Amino acid sequence: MTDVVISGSAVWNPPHVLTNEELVGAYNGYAEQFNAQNADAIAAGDVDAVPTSSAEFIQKASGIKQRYIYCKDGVLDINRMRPIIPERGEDELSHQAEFAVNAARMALTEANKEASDVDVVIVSCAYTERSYPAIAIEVQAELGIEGFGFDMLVACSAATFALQRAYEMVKAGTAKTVLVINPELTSPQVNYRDRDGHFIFGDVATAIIVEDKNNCTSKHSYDILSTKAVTVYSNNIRSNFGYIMHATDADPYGPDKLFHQSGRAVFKEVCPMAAQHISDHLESLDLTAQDLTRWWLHQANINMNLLISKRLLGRDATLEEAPIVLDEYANTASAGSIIAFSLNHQDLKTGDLGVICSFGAGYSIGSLVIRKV
Ligand code: CO8
Repeated sequence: MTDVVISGSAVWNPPHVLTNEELVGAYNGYAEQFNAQNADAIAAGDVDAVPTSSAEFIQKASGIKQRYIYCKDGVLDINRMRPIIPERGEDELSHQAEFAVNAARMALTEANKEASDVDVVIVSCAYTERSYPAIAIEVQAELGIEGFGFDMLVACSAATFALQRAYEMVKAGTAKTVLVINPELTSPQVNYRDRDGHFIFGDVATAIIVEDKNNCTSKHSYDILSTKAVTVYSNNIRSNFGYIMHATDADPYGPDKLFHQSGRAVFKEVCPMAAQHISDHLESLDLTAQDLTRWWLHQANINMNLLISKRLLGRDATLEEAPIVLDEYANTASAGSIIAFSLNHQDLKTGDLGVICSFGAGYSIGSLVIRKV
């Protein structure tokens, strides 16, 4: 059967940086304004005061210092608190396709491939900006790729699940080269008025080339040894935004239509699940955590990653072993583990083993065990 490799990866950063301090300044301005405007109702106990946020808490609780954002205008305006993204016409490249194309071109260069070498495009992320036509097909047209494309939504595990589909297609011989793109334009779904969640997400696009090893001419490539996925239903991370609102008359901008979560419960439930998943995956290959040179883990929270690697290694993983990109990027939904991989793999030596693992909403957990060629 065909051997399958990851032969190129890339990260495209949106143009603007939003620091914790900027975000907290705007949030606290909103909180003070709300509390002043509702002082009487708050004093009477009819309305809850909005609590203030702090940059120190954010960094300590999550490891996040800043995030990239596609459109910064509007987010820091305390009377708006959501980005201003200009609407594009149907004859223009959509925002998310533009994100995707930027990362895709970089990944193709890394893999030493032309667009004409690709026969499948998968756009896989937490949200797509429309239902159809698929963003992947728009990307395919923009890059001049023949074959087919489709979109996939698996929240935080969208990237690893798409890589698994790519692996299977190449393995089965139904595709030679698959372009997997994760254009995570998260900022429109962030509730910047919610203290518990206003700091969590950033925008980014990542892309990976998966191909038949026989065709690979890349400087850095990785055998995909095995893939593993699991999903377990949970309401602890949720967004209720969807097409059905046109019929239910629900407020399309209500808080439950944006990202919301029970962060503590997620932390408690997902860490053991992810650790067990990785351990089972390694065991199925007769490997142990000690055999891995690198762990490219999902990037939701630094304390989660420390806990998971400690459970498996019996000690704290070093930043070299389990790189963290949260400080610069924040949580970028499915792109996190791919950013960690893309920015931290070129020093590996032939034969070194690593795991790419995502965990998050669904719940969903996906992993790939790979070996440097
Ligand atoms: N500033 C100051 N203080 C705060 C703040 C704040 N912003 N927020 C909370 N506090 C206070 C609380 O009030 C609490 O105070 P007290 O102890 O007096 O009650 C104290 O700080 C501790 O609060 P928490 O218990 O809530 O804080 P934690 O230490 O648990 O940290 C986290 C909160 C960071 C949210 C943490 O629980 C966490 O990271 N959990 C894991 C979450 C996670 O991984 N979620 C995955 C989400 S991503 C995903 O699945 C993808 C979804 C699709 C993409 C969506 C794109 C928009």
